[in-house]
Amino acid sequence: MTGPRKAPAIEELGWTPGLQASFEPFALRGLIPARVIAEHRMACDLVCARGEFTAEVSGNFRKAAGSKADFPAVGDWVALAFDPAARRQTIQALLPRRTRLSRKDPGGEDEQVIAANIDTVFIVIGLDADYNLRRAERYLAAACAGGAEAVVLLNKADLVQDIAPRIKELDSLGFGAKTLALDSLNRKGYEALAGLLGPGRTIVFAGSSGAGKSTILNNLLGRAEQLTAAVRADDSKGRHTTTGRRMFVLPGSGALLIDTPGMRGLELWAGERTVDRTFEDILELAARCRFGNCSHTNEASCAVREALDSGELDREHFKNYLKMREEASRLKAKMDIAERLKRKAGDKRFSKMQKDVMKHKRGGSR
Ligand SMILES: Nc1nc2c(ncn2[C@@H]2O[C@H](COP(=O)(O)OP(=O)(O)OP(=O)(O)O)[C@@H](O)[C@H]2O)c(=O)[nH]1
Ligand SMILES: [Mg+2]
Ligand SMILES: [Zn+2]
Repeated sequence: MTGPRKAPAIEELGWTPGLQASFEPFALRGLIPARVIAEHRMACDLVCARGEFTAEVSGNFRKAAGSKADFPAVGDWVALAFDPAARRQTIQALLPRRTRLSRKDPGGEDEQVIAANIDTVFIVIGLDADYNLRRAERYLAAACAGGAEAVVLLNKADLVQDIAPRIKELDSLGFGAKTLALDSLNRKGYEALAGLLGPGRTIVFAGSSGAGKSTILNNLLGRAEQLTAAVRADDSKGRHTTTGRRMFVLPGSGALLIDTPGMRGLELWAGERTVDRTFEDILELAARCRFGNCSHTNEASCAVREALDSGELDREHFKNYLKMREEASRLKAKMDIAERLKRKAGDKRFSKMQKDVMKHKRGGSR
């Protein structure tokens, strides 16, 4: 017989004395901490000291939220007004995020937070037709931009003879990320993951559909918790089997694993400066250009072009950098416009308020 699943204690979900200290102001208001373990359209599942519950944000929370990213995502810590009689618990506040994995919302211009307060991003790449170095680079940049450590899991190692060239080209990207090979059909290579799975450590799986994220999660959990499905034979594309983000506690090690639906694409959510920081090698070269604002197109004594010509700097790597930087600056332009409109609306509201006050005054003195 399988009874109801026992909810893990909040300490098992990574609650720390440091978080407890920052929670004091909320505790004084009678609120309790909870961690979001799954997202639904208008609600989320969370775990608090009282157990596992469904919750939604309060009306005031909704009013104060400026964008989608202000709403709780999987991995977030929230302040909960707990009511044992309520059908749904109420989230009053979101605690600041330590790290995040974000992208540009494919359906809009907003930031989409894929997971919050994560230690590591497992970038899962299938060694079938899924393998794509430029896509790997995007995921690495996104993990880096969100402040989390990245580890590349080259999955389906059973399908290739020699993995060494793949590992070499991933290393050459210069992110300093560990790359591990896994054969998840035969559960090979998993020993290397042990060191990354400490108690309370939060890990999010990211990658395209069919790469094997849920298969790896199931192997680690030791049970078929998540559905998996075969990829298309002709192009290795997955069938978008996992449809929501959810966190699982790994028995034994106590790590927290977040499974996610396969992503069709990942447009970076980061500023130009972050992109520059994630492409340190290019930044270092650019520092050696004669002109400080060198565009590396036609200026004299351009260290970047020289490195491209000599082969020291990979052309595809440089192209990817330019593309991500372009995305970042386009994003910045959009954000600036949005910010200006917001300010303008605020100004209007303020001048209307002033007018109302004046009217009121005039009315009063009549
Ligand atoms: N040959 C081989 N197949 C694998 C391996 N790992 C996973 N697969 C298969 O790949 C297919 C897709 O695996 P899933 O775990 O469903 O992939 P996913 O990344 O969770 O996909 P979405 O949920 O759609 O994002 C399944 O048929 C798995 O059995 C592996 O190491 N080798
Ligand atoms: Mg899946
Ligand atoms: Zn230059």
